Amino acid sequence: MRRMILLPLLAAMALILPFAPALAQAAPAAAPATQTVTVRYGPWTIPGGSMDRPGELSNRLSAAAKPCSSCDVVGEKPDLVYADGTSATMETGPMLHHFVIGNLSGRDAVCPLTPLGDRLWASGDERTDKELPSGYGVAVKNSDRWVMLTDLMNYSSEPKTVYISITYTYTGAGMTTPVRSLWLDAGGCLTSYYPVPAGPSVRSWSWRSTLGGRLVFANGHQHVGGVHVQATDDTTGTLLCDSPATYDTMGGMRAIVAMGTCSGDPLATIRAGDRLTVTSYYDAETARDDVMGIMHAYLAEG
Ligand SMILES: [Cu+2]
Repeated sequence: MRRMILLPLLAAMALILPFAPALAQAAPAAAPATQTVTVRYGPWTIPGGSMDRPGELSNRLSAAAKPCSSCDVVGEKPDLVYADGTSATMETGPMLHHFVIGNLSGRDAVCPLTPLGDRLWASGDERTDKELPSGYGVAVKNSDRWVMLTDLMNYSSEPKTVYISITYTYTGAGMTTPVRSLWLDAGGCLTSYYPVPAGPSVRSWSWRSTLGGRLVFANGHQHVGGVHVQATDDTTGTLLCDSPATYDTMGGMRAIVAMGTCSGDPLATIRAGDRLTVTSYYDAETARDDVMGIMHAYLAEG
């Protein structure tokens, strides 16, 4: 069962913002007017568990709502929330282990055989706020079909009912230079999971780029024990992005609360044929068989 609530926020802001002096200073160029919408996916009730054995719930939405039918998405900010809109965090039990949204009408640039199509958006509990540099966007077409994979956990003994809430910022179709998603995964193409021993470890995976263009945004994803993940263009000897994991204590446990983002116009120029490598650095307290090391980037072709 699936329910979604579209909250067309701030449609009026699109009219007001161009006249706001702060924005006029920040973006003197003709930045296209944007709109913001928050889409709720769910609800899902995660079974209760314990600190050692959290409750877990995996799901697949075969028709995940798009923020708009024909538009360019320029920003995406995910959260895990309760029905009243407040954030659901490990402080009260729930953890956003991960979600992935793929466009089944597209094909992943790096792993063309992935059953999720073109993997557009994803996050773990770090809930990374993505904001593409001005003038770039992910094109959403009327005919696109989005699918969503979710994995939620709960460290509370009580079941918890939550939604994944994603705030999208978008412009009209064709208002931005389109970007392609580049999913560089230390686990490779078959699965994102890989094992780490206790202590420091390094895992790399390389891909011969089939695309050329300007890389404009990237963010990492790791699990607890991760130190940082980076992407390099080995052909040009360029560091594309280094994304460190930031830790805090949540609900009495060590948790990743942020992963670094890289943004630039461009961060780097990539040519078709360049070898791109993602390298994931861990320093795990104990051996684990289910970690990840992903650099998710966006590239404007040409
Ligand atoms: Cu993960």
